[in-house]
Amino acid sequence: MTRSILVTNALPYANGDIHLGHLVGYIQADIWVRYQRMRGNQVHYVCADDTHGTPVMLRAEKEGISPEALIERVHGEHLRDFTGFGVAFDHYHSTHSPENRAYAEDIYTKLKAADLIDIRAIEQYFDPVKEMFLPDRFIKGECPKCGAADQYGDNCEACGAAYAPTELKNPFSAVSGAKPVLKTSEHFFFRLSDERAVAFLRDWTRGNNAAGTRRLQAEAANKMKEWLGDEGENKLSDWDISRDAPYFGFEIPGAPGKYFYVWLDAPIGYLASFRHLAEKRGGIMVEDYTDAARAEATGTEMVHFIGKDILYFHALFWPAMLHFAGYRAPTQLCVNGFLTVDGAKMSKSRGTFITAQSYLAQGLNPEYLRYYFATKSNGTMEDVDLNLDDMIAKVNADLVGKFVNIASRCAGFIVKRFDGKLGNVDPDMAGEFSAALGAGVIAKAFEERDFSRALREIMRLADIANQYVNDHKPWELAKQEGAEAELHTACTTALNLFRDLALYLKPVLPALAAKVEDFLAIEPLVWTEVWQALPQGHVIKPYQHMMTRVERKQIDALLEANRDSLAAPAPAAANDTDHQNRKSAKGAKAAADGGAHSEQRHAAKQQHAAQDKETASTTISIDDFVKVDLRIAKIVNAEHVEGADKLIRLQLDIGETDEAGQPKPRQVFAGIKSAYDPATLVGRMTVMVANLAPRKMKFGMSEGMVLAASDDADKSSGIYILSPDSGAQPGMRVK
Ligand code: B3M
Ligand code: ZN
Repeated sequence: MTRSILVTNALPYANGDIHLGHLVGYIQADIWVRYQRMRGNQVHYVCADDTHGTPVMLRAEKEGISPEALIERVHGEHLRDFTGFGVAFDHYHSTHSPENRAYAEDIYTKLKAADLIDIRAIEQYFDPVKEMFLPDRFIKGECPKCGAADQYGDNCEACGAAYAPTELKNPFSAVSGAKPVLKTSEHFFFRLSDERAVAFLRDWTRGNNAAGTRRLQAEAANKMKEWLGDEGENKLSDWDISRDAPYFGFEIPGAPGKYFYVWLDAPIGYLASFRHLAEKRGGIMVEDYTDAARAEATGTEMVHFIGKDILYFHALFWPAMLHFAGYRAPTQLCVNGFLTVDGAKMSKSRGTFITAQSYLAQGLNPEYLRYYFATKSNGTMEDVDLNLDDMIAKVNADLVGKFVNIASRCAGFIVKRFDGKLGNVDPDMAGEFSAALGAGVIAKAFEERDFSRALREIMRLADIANQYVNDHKPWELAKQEGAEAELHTACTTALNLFRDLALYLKPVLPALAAKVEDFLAIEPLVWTEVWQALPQGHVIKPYQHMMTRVERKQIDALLEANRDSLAAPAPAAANDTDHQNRKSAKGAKAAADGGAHSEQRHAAKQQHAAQDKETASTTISIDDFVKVDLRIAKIVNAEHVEGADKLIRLQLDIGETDEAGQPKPRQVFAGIKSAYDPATLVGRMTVMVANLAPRKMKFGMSEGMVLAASDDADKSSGIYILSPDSGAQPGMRVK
């Protein structure tokens, strides 16, 4: 059955650059969309800039331009950056658009008719000079807990305390410097605490998408449980959806001087962008995707890719708003974690707050990053670490060393010796490869957004293809007399395997796949799991260089270009003041929330603080950690030890040599006999501690230690030695 899916990415706020932290979720969505299309499913992929609210209004004012001019410029920059990374939306819209206003008004009017809108007076800080109410982030003062000066109205960056803006000592407006005064105003609320909403959300949490994948990842479903409480409980608070003038946004119908809060119309922007696409393109039945009854009847899907910091908005307010206004609720949320770089928050002083534009300007291939992010994406909400050395190693080993290398070693012979014509495929290899392909394994991994698993499978296939080339050595066959036919078959077989690998890599590496399609002179690759050879006599083009290796010095130049020497060096503690990745945008945004669910934010913050404390007692500094010299080791020999019932004697190659330059493996006695037959260990890669003081044992010297996992509480559950991902070489440092 073909699926019809509306896919969206979170709308970036129109007040800052796209950086690598944003790109994690955009690249994941783009890969998924491309995969779905290769399968023949119909996908509409849209996004937009999120443009309303106080931060945009004030920034435009500072720059001396209108908010409209600001958001138009940023729109161009954002779209340029996404396009540069191959993130190919069908349409990139703006929340400041007529479509969005119409949808926002319609949804609001219907919620009101459903008796889900309340009006209440609230008290808030007001800037008497600027004559505006102040979001938390625009109020500063001294921390009520530790007294640190110049802290924001929601939490202290010095001590981590969370509080209400009214608790700050000596508060002042960050906009005018004036002392704020408390003032009362009427606000509009969406009654999320209504029992109908709670019941609906409980039910919604449990759904599946059309492929049977859960609507919410396990971690997101757990969050929902926490937010909704147990059956019969009601922990939700109503949501403040209005802001007073002056405000850059949409005025609420029938309420002069009152505006929709930016977070109300932001997700509605998904629908607005889609509506605009439909009008531009024609032939799309918008209501099939947006109207509850039509969507039910046609089975369309609506899938949102978002970061974990905005789950609250997308899993509670958004589905409830849609549902009670007669619109269809999302069929699936795909939530990604934050990005860290080399294990730490992105930091301006370290140069790891890397903008999308700087990466492209450096001439780095965007597909390096797409590939690396994909190898680190497993479909969960876990944070993703961009380890720069690991990225270099993976790209060079997998893409250049394993993939491109197949074609570069074989294509020349086809062109020079056989007029570019392909010959026969080796039937044994065809059989072996088909068997190795397995039915639907790669497809399932893509569907579940476990791109890491998909790529491991694909690289396993690439190993088989390389082994085939190594075994047949076309470069030697080419020199042998009478080996013409063999040479033809070997190169043809390898190129067919290459084509198949390109097919599976295509969602991740569309530009590279396009080069392959061009070089092999074939139609755009579509998904198939049946291995099929290109016809005999098919003519390919001369091989053109496809991808270059990435060098550390290019990455160093990138860090240099992003280093802000004025930024404070990042403290090692949790309170890095560089507002890292998506959080920075969110900080500004959550700030625009005038305290409506500051209660929820407060609770969440206290929980974070508690967690930080918990880990603090057992944490070590990075300096402590780097004292341990972990290395990739190849097990070159393994044998039983006479008279020892737990030990295996291992010889480990970590790239060390003796004076004569001969490999000099380390001897290590490992207590893994109960779990491993020595014969199966030989040739495997693992991880060893290389700077452990040598220990004299009854059976000889032990010069290190191999890392293995076991359950302390249940010894019978086995021992598991670690293995690196493919590509790691003996002697590489693990950190
Ligand atoms: N613009 C994300 C942020 O600024 C927010 C996403 C909106 S998605 C509808 O943190
Ligand atoms: Zn403090």
